Amino acid sequence: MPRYAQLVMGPAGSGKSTYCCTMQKHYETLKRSVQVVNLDPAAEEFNYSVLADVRELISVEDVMEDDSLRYGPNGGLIFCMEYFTQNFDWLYEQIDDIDDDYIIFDCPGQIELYTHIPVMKNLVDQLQQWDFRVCGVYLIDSQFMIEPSKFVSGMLTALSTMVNLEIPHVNIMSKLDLLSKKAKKSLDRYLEPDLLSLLNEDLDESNVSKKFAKLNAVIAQMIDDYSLVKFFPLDQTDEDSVLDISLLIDNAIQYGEDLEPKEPKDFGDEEDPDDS
Ligand SMILES: Nc1nc2c(ncn2[C@@H]2O[C@H](COP(=O)(O)OP(=O)(O)OP(=O)(O)O)[C@@H](O)[C@H]2O)c(=O)[nH]1
Ligand SMILES: [Mg+2]
Repeated sequence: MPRYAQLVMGPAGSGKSTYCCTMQKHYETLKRSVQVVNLDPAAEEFNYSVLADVRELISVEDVMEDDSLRYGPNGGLIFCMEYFTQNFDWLYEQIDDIDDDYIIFDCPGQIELYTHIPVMKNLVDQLQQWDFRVCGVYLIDSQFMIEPSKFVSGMLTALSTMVNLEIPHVNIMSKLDLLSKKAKKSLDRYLEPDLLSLLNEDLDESNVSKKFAKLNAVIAQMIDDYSLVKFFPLDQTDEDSVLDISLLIDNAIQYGEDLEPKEPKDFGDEEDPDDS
């Protein structure tokens, strides 16, 4: 039987840890047991219950206090994550005994971990060797997405993560509850974007130089042509929105396909209408 995992990624403060907590509660109400693992060696606090916590292996605090290493917070985090990838047997011990087959990993918010350091890719490869089906869940704060040029740059970070990891991937615009009414109205234009017209509009309003305007347009065209990146909205205060996202992810990793089919109730006992 395969096991399932979500890798929850995205820029600092995009709502990853909150998402993990919301999902844990959501699955609890569905009577599905889902575990959360903290992979952020700089985490201070979170509201979910953890199955395992990377800070027990190594924490940024330890690394920064170590006189022989002398790292600052960012280099310290990269050091910790590299140390983690060299000690996957620690993770194996933590997750091996449990019966539950579904784990959510709360990842750190340093974007370079997803775009140009192989840490996350190594983790994905390892999980796949352990028979996990892994879904990338990439969160970006919607407030940083509903402006054309910000949107293009958000899309590109999501895209580079997708390209790096090569796994099923769901992109999410988070914190919808924080958007103003006016901002919410413009949201649809970003969920089903016509990037070129968005950008043209942006140009009318700003003084972006012609050169950059052209670059943005080319990038937008490429993303459009290949239907590369799509974002889904998440309002964590709305149970239906949480459910929609969880179904999307289940679908992406084909959760449930290998579960034993339940005996259909009374199947076969019904009288065939043709018999009577
Ligand atoms: N209103 C609202 N606030 C949110 C939501 N998600 C997160 N927040 C708040 O945003 C802040 C950051 O949320 P976290 O869940 O810690 O974000 P994170 O991505 O884990 O942050 P790092 O681990 O530091 O990268 C916290 O103050 C949260 O309470 C949301 O959906 N709605
Ligand atoms: Mg966090």
